[in-house]
Formats: sequence, structure tokens, C-alpha cells
Amino acid sequence: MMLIGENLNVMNKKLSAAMKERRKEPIQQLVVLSQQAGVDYLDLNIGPARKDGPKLMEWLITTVREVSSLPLSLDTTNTEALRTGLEMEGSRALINSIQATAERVEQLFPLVQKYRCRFIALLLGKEGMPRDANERGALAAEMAAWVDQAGLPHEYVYFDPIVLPVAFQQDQVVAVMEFMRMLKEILPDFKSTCGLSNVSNGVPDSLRPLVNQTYLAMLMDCGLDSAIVDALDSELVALARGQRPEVNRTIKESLTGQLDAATLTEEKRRFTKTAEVLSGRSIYSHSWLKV
Ligand code: THG
Repeated sequence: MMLIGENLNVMNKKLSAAMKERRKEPIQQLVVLSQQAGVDYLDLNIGPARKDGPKLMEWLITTVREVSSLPLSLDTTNTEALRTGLEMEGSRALINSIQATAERVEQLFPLVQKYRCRFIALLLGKEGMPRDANERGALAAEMAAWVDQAGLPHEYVYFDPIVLPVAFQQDQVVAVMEFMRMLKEILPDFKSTCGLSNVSNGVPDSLRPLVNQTYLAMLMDCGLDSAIVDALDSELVALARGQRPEVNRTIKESLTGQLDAATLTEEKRRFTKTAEVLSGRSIYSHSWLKV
């Protein structure tokens, strides 16, 4: 499982201020912590970066490179900022992301060709958010055709079916798992990734790690190859590394009806309850653990 640390993120107020004021310390601190946590990539999420995108990207990469040599995932919709990042990082960079529309593909595939880098193919088409697993599959097939037309290697591509919050879009959480299984059948030599923490947006803060961890175990079972994750959740990183096989087993057994709920430990009960919500077997509410 390839892990991309999500923590360098302009949505975080402290970091966005640090980026604006060009203060290195808060950023470098997070880089060091993420690296120590054992992620494989760092996501540099500067968002749309309408003002000074290329300058910000250049400063951010220089700042990161003073303390880490981890490869970077360049997370911006600003094409010029992306180009600057690719010029600095070349083929070890990962483009996050290219939307599955003819326009974005035409704009960005030349950069993929030039720098020979991998990219996340975001399954967001011209009609907006996909509504189920089949629409995600259709967008992936369309993207795969464009990849072949451009003569790009399939292993460059990480499909991202767009994870949505279980608190608001429970059916989409299930659809993403269905898509992951479908992908292995229809496009087996392409890879997958997702923004895992999206799933727990709107969930009480203290319960977000439980939701993220459970969903990761379920997605791993569907064949997920990579994920953008909270690097500072050490239990999550251990799970991704296969170091918590009892958690994977508990979740799997609970979903196949092999567990006797009466004999479960409290920890196992929490994972079981959460897996039932994420699989759509019980309806989400903020107090799902108590019902
Ligand atoms: N797919 C792709 N890229 C993505 C996403 C995706 N990049 C952005 C995002 N989604 C993944 N990254 C994050 C980063 C932070 C959070 C969620 C997803 C998050 N942060 C907490 C919050 O906002 O409450 C904590 C913020 C903090 O203090 O750091 O939830 O889906 N390709």
C-alpha cells in the first residue's frame, strides 16, 4: 500500500497562514513528523492557489527539500504551479490530479509526457460527481482510452473514485468500494488511490480515526493500491502496513456474518459497528457506536 501523507494542506488555517507569510518552521515540522510516521509520499496541497501559485509551489518545495527527500504529490488545480513543481521534481513527482474531462486531459497529458511522471486520475467528469459505481467505471474506461491514445503506460495511472463523507453521502461510501472491486475486473493493470479522510468529514473528531481505519481495511480488501491519509494516525499507518491483521480479520468476519457480537471485546465491537455503517448495513448517525 502506497501511502501519501495529507497533512501539508492549505485547508489547515495554521499552515495556510505559514504559506502566506513564507514561514518555514510549521511546514518543516509537519514534514519531519510525516516522514517519521513512515509515509511514502507527501501531498503538497495548495488548492487553487490563484495568487502567486508558481511562486508558492517553488517556495514550498524548496522548504520541504531542506528537511526531506520523500517524493511529492503535487495537489493543485493551478496548471502553472503544477508545471513549476514538475520542473523542480521531474519524474519522481505525482500529479494530484487530472480530472476525467477532455479539456483537463488535453491540458495536462503533455506534462505527463514531458516529465514521464505518474498521476492521479480523478473520476470527476464533465457532468460533475459520479452517482454510483457504474458511472465511476465509465469515467475510468474513458480515461483509460485517452491514456492509450496518448501512448502512456497504464502503471502511471492511479484512479481516484472520490470518497465522500459517510455522514452525508452514505451510499457513495458503498459505491466507492464497489468501484474498487470493479476496477480489478475491467482495468486490472491500472492502480487506485483515494482521499481516505474525506470519509470522516462531519464525524465527531474523536471518532474520525476509527472511521478512517475501518474504511481503509475495507478498501484494502477491495484491492485499493494507495491512499492519501493522515500520516499522524500511527494506528492507521500500521494497519496499511499489514501490522494489525486481527483488525482486518475482525472487520471481514463481521461483514460475512461470522462473528458472535456477544463475545466481542470493546475494540472489536467498535470496528464491527463502524464496518456495518460503512457497508450500508446500518444507517449513519453521530451515535452509531451506541445503537
Ligand atoms: N483525492 C485526491 N486528492 C485529495 C483528496 C481526494 N486532496 C485533498 C483531500 N482530498 C485529501 N486531503 C485531506 C486533507 C485533510 C483532511 C482531509 C483530506 C482533513 N483535515 C482535517 C479537517 O479539515 O478537519 C484536519 C485539518 C488539520 O488540522 O490538519 O479532514 O479525495 N486525489
